[in-house]
Amino acid sequence: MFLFLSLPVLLCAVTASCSETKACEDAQKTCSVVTCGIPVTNGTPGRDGRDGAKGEKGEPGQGLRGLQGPPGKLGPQGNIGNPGLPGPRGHKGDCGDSSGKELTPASDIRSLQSKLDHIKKLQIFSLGKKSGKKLYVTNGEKMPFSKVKALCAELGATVATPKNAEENKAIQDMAPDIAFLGITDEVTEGQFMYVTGGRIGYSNWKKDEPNNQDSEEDCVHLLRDGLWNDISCSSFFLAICEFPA
Ligand SMILES: [Ca+2]
Ligand SMILES: [Ca+2]
Repeated sequence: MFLFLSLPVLLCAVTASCSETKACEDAQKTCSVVTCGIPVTNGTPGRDGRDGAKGEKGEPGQGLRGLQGPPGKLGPQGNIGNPGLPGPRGHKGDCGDSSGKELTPASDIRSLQSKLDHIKKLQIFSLGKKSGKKLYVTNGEKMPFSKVKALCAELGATVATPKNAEENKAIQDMAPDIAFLGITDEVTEGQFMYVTGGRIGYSNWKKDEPNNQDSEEDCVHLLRDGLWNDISCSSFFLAICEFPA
């Protein structure tokens, strides 16, 4: 379209480029734009200019809104909350049965007692040595006297303590090594006491013992020959515990 409209003007300019003055005047009568003077020839079109500055962002379009996507994955678990307040106090319970009614049949108790006696016999056979009303057991481990006391207490027993020659022989026979006895003079130097309380009434000291060597021998151990020696409580010797049989 632009080319078509500009064609008459172009033709007029060519016609008016003649050198004769009359011809130019004629051309001025028929053309609206005429340049008279030195004849010129049309040049080739120039190159495109540079891109202009970027315009401002336009308004959002008026198209249809898309469908909502599916829900995302679950997030990580949150921290544990603080404990709640204590609940209300419950109702008082029913009164107990004070009629003295026997809940366990006597036959069941006799059966349990029989099984218990059997277990004790097996225990004596496999682990320990019985003398009178005492049962001696060991786990074969050596440790300081404080640990021997703690171990025996944990089992509901006491450290092996011979109170006569028969018990001393029973412990000697079952002990595979030198063992602590439940006797010390920790409270008063030279005054040996049972750890369960009371001064000792029986002893079997080796010759020249107790000697409290280096002023640090407050415990007693049973030598392999059955004799006693006072020794440091922090030394390691066999743990033997004593149960009522
Ligand atoms: Ca001592
Ligand atoms: Ca000694």
